[in-house]
Amino acid sequence: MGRNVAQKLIGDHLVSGEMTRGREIALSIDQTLTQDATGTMVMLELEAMGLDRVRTETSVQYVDHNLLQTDEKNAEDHAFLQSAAQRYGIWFSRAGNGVSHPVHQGHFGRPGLTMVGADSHTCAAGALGMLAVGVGGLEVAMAMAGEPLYISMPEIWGVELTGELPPWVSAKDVILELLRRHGVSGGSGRIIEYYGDGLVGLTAMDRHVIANMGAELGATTSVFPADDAVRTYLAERDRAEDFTELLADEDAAYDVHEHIELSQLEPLIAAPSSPGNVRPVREAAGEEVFQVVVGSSANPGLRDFAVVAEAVAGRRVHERVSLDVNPTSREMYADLAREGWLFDMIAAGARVHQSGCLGCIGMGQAPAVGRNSLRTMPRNFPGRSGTDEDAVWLCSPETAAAAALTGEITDPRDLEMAHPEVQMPGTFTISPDLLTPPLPAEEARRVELVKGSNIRSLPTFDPIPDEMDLPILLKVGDDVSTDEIMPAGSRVLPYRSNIPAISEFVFVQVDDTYSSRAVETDGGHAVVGGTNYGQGSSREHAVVAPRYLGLRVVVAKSIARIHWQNLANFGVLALEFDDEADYDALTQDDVLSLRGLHESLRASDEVSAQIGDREVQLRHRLSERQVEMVLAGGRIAQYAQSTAAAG
Ligand code: MIC
Repeated sequence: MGRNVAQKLIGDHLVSGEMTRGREIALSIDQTLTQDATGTMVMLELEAMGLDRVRTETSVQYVDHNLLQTDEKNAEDHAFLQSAAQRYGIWFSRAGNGVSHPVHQGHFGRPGLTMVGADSHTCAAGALGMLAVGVGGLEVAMAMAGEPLYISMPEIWGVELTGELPPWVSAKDVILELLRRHGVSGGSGRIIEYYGDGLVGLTAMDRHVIANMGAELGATTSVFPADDAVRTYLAERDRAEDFTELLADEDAAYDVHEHIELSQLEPLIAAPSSPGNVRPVREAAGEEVFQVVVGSSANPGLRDFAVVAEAVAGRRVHERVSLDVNPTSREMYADLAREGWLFDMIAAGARVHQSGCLGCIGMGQAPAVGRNSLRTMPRNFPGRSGTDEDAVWLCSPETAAAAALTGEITDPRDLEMAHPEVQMPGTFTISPDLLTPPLPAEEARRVELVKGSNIRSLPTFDPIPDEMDLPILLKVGDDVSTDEIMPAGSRVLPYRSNIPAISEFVFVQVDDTYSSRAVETDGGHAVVGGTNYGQGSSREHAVVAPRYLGLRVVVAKSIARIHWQNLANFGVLALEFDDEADYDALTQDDVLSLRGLHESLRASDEVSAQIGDREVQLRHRLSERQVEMVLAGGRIAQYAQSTAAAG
């Protein structure tokens, strides 16, 4: 039987395990990606592990998330990251170069390779035929140390695309359609592989848009074949030699099937406050709009900005609307300027910002309370924009442009103009010299890490006791995202390299007494969640900071992939209810008691607990290897033990 693209990528990198659904497999990793908001932790982890030099083919540190320099902290983080990149043999992409995912694709992405990234949208690299998985920082640090990535073998979900997108409908609507059909956990335990004759009309950047938001479906990653569109993309970037064709075999099969006829799609929009809340734009038409933001890793292509520029050219942005433009990268910013598209947007009334993630994670551009903000971004979890009672909608650049002009949610097909036919320039701005290559090993060893006063080494965590009586300090509902556990935004992001300081913000949107109650509770505590607990970002802070406050156990109906792995990596026990009725029965402040824990974790996947006055059956999903890691207090503790034992 032939193999699909995902199976080829996995098969070519399989270090151990069998490609049987649900079994743990280990994959060798060629590249890593870190960004500033997660990267400081990764660099601190490399320091804690005592690594001398990365062992990957290519590792790149980007600076794109936190660019607001309201005091010394941010500039000090950047200096720390640059020194760590020099020390450990990592490429460095300076502030202003732009959002990691498209910049990485442009300079380093290559068909057939594997990558892990400390950012959930790392899956965007699947656009070039890579197997790229968003994971927690420690997973990335381990890959840098030459360790394989351990994952549970996913199902391969074949999504056949046929036909051609109609005018005013673009790549974003394709992924919104999948979110409309399946919601925010529909891709869980799956790799989404796109195939079919509809691929012909989708450029590598269109595919990037679709692959990126596989994260919102909860998928392990997204994969496209490396075909002529990828060949063209690399050739346009003077990297023709980096192309290798990677196609599914003719008789390849998929575990799950889906079909999207592109010509049947219409403009779609995700309503507040979940990427899974998708409906046709026409159903929301007429809602007043106050802000429109274009940019981010979810619509990063030059085309995505050009289409907005052409739609607003010679017109005026509605007086009620702030049209914010966040160019994705410095190179693309230059192209927008050279082609006159920047002029079109500025003259129409747009506000143009520096290149980076900005409002996508609430670093500025926070909207007014309850006032609709339309964004071409990937996420609209409650409060992520920086405003607690926000009303953020996610849409395509076409739908964004229409709202910018009319001041209300508008189906772009109702605009009285022809769909802009964007002509791409013959050449693109390409500036590899703005990326700093790794230092030679001898020179690197002489580099001292530059640590400003806000940069604290990682706290160390002790092993899990065999018996615990843990008060449940918080019980939350379904689909709680990491944005609610450890908020993004300009108040919090500056403390990403300072766990004691950032821990004061844990769960503040949900219950602002959590962190003080946790500090007052001796002997640890537990948190209880609903389904898809911890969906969204890869940020380890959503585990390390509560662990620092004494979190020992999370019990939920189900736990999202990256967050689950982060819990295990830092020695927090993640358990799931056997019977969801037990979730309903328990109350916050009940005590969760565990006895003979070590033995039962090693013996089977069943764990019995006493919660309040009930005997409750729980399950864990840890492999034998992971049980030992959790018992040791997490992966760093275990790595330190094993390297000490090896002498
Ligand atoms: C996000 O989109 O939520 C982020 C910000 O990029 C995160 C990483 C982070 O929290 O720093 C992600 O997606 O992993």
